[in-house]
Amino acid sequence: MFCNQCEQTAKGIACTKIGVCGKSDEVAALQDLLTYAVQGLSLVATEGRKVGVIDAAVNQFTVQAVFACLTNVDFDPRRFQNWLNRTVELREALKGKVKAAGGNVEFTAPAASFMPAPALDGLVSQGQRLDFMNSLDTNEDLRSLKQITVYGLRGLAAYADHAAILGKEDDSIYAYIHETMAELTKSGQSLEQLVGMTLKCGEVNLKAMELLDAGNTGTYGHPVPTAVPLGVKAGKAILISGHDLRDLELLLKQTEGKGINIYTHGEMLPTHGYPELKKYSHFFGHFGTAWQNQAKEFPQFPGAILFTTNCIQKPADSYKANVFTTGLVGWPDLIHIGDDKDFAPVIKRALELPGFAADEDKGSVLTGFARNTVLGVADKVIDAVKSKAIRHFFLVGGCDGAKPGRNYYTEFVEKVPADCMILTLACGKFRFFDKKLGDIGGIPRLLDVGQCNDAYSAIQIAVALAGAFNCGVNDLPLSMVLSWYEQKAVVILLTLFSLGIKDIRLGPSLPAFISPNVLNVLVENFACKPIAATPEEDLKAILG
Ligand code: SF4
Ligand code: SF3
Repeated sequence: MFCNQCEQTAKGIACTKIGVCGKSDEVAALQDLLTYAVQGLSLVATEGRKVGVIDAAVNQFTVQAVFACLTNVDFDPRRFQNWLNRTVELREALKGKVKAAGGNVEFTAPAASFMPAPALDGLVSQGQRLDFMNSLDTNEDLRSLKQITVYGLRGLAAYADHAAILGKEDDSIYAYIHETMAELTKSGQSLEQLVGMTLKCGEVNLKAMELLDAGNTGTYGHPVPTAVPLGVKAGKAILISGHDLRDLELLLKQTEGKGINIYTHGEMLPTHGYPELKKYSHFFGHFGTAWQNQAKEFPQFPGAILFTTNCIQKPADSYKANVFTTGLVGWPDLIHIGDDKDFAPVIKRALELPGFAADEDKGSVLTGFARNTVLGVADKVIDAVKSKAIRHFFLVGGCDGAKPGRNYYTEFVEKVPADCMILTLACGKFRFFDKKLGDIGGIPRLLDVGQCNDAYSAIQIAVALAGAFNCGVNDLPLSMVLSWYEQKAVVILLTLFSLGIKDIRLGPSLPAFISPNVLNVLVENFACKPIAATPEEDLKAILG
């Protein structure tokens, strides 16, 4: 296997025997093969668009298949076998439609005529023979840009899928994914062309994130500031993890009146701020911290656990029987709740388990500071900046991860001077989310904008502040100190680059798939830099 797509990749180079994430050699090969098969489907879909053939099932399938290859989503070989067979079924059916419409269905790229082996071991051999990530280009820099694009596409597909679940779609996003997947079957592009292709991925992702924002706020209302209990309530319990608000809503509906309290974990924390979710009286609080602490925290939870897409860790045998998956998430041996979203097995398990014996108060944290809330107090914020009550804003956002070195972010937040505000989003916040940082003129100093899925909201806040100060985002007293872990973060970074945002500090380490020359391009154009060895150094460089 060869996988270098996430921050915890082995030795900072690549996982070659087994994934640090727990991904097997077998699943890595199947993911490579699926990516290759989707390239074939994309070639046909791109030809189809030229003759007016747009297939909704192909579009939705594409984003799901691409998303399934994101880090910590699906570890189940059987599910990949189904994805592969379905890709080829859809491709052949689409060829028929394209041909009937007068389009071209003759392709030189072998991906367009790939036939999956009948059994799993044959598929694994097919995937292994591809050496997909290394075969993208023989030139190190061009290969690096193509890898960034493949990973960016995985992040983009994730956001497009989250949006589609809430009924928000745009064919330009599907068209871009198909065109780019098809383009990646070719060689001979110039460095400039591939830089353009990479940045375009970020630009298209802004659209996907805007759709997701519209889906979330249109369905569940704009988040409002909400105190989320960190303690527990006596009684039966279900914990929900991942990112999917629709799954949470359906779980809340199906558990109403059953005497079960619902707790969030990881990236589900900000869902407590949505009016149409917080209205459920049994939607109680938040248990634990970030995705990477599942193995430590889940054994302490005396109820059922539901994983929605995405960010799953291998559950240990001690609590495996309590864990269920849904959406794109899969792990062999776990019960998967299918598209009917009937959570009865989860509810049954929660009722069998003891639940919490007694109430325990562990205080609370605030969430719900998405764009509507923050911009609702924009006048106050602007006045505070003008009167110098607020000196600087920091966006300390991004993912958490398992490797050491991420204490930088905790210390950074602790050391930010008291006249500065901190906006945060995504799961990196669990390094500091419960710190009591006080307020400036009644506005809390630490504002949780939401999930990584809400990066659009943070961008809108920055754009609106720039508008109010009549300057560009780069001229605001705002610095971005980001942490990355997987491909959702990669595509958000590409989006920030596509918006021309400069001086981003990135850590805890730089991606293994960025070659030295490509890094130079990013440094020259965007002044993007790694975080310094200590937060003090970065704070001094930023604040003087
Ligand atoms: Fe390794 Fe990350 Fe790939 Fe898992 S996703 S195999 S940890 S690089
Ligand atoms: Fe990323 Fe898995 Fe934390 Fe949603 S998606 S932020 S790691």
